[in-house]
Amino acid sequence: MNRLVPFMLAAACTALSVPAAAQFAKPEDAVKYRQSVMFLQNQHFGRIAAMANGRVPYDAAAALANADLVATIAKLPWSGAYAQGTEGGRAKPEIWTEQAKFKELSDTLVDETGKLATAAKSNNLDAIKTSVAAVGETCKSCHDSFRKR
Ligand code: ASC
Repeated sequence: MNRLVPFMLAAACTALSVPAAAQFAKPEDAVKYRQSVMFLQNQHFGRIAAMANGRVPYDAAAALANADLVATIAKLPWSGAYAQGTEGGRAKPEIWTEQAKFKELSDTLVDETGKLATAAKSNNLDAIKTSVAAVGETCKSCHDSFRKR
């Protein structure tokens, strides 16, 4: 048993140091994952944006549920779904050549969607409207720089 310990530690260290790309069986899976994330984000942000824009009546519980989902979904793809070697889909090569800018915009999204969830918790439609606009701007500025048309 004791002789196995070094091997077990080595195996554990290897598992921890596997590159993020290896979270996915193949690069296309990373592309599929981030497209799925963006699809869900569009659905749930769309529902709260519709309330903010007055296209559907404000419903505090639905706004909160959607805002919480948007904030959670916003955190999902940044640690692996854009790893080196996963180029493809509508991702522009600039994602990998301008990583600091990409990181800054993704951090801003996490930040702004967190504020949207806080606004929804406070049941304040004016704050939700302000936050929906800020999140929308954040989506747009990242897509303008990093998403292929
Ligand atoms: C969405 C969606 C985007 C953003 C953007 C906001 O629902 O698919 O790309 O919001 O349109 O400006």
